[in-house]
Amino acid sequence: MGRRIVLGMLGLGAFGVATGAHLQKGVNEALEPIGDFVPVGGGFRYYSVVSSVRRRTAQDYRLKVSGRVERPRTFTMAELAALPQTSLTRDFQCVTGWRVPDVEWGGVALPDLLDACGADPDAAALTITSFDGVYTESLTMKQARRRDVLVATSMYGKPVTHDHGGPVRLHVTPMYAYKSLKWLGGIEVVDKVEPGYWELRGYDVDAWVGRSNGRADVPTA
Ligand SMILES: Nc1nc2c(c(=O)[nH]1)N[C@H]1C(S)=C(S)[C@@H](COP(=O)(O)O)O[C@H]1N2
Ligand SMILES: [Mo]
Repeated sequence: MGRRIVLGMLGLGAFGVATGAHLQKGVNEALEPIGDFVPVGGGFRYYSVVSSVRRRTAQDYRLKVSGRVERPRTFTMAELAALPQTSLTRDFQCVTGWRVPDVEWGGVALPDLLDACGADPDAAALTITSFDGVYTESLTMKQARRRDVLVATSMYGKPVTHDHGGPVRLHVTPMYAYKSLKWLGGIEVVDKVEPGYWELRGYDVDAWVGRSNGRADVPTA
């Protein structure tokens, strides 16, 4: 079945509604052959480059902060909740074009977390790792000190679900969503930018929404 036909069927009212999830999956597989894809409500797509990610509960969750910090620390959920809390509402934009308007996120602004550990302000960058064991991301120290970069523990006022990278994910509001690493496991303060998973596959390390990004010759992220 051609892509045009599938897209056409998506517009077919009740039929489209009844089978929408299935067809949407077909469309997405045709367009975006990465990892898992499970459509979820509200216009979000659920992305993971790892087919099955082990669940972590709020009880067994840990976030490790290491590298060029005065106080290397491992945070529990309770310890994250004890830090100053920040919330913000922003659009969530994947570089492939889908966008979810006005998503409400809550958690710890990354500069507050870095201050809690005494991160060296002269260090160049952060290397951020997922407990999925594969996905990584990077931020320059300057980007990491923005107050609209969140270590997010809530989404729409509820705990971040497993599918959306909970219990804790990154949310880099001014950048394309591939910077917003799911299942956050570690943050290391380092001397140089280590390009992340999609960046090693061709995407811009600086992923500001609205600037030229997303190229036809690289995989979709
Ligand atoms: N660990 C991990 N984080 C990830 C990804 C991923 O595959 N693995 N995909 C990224 C991409 S390309 C997007 S668009 C968003 C999707 O977030 P969502 O699954 O909550 O919609 O997560 C980003 N963070
Ligand atoms: Mo994405």
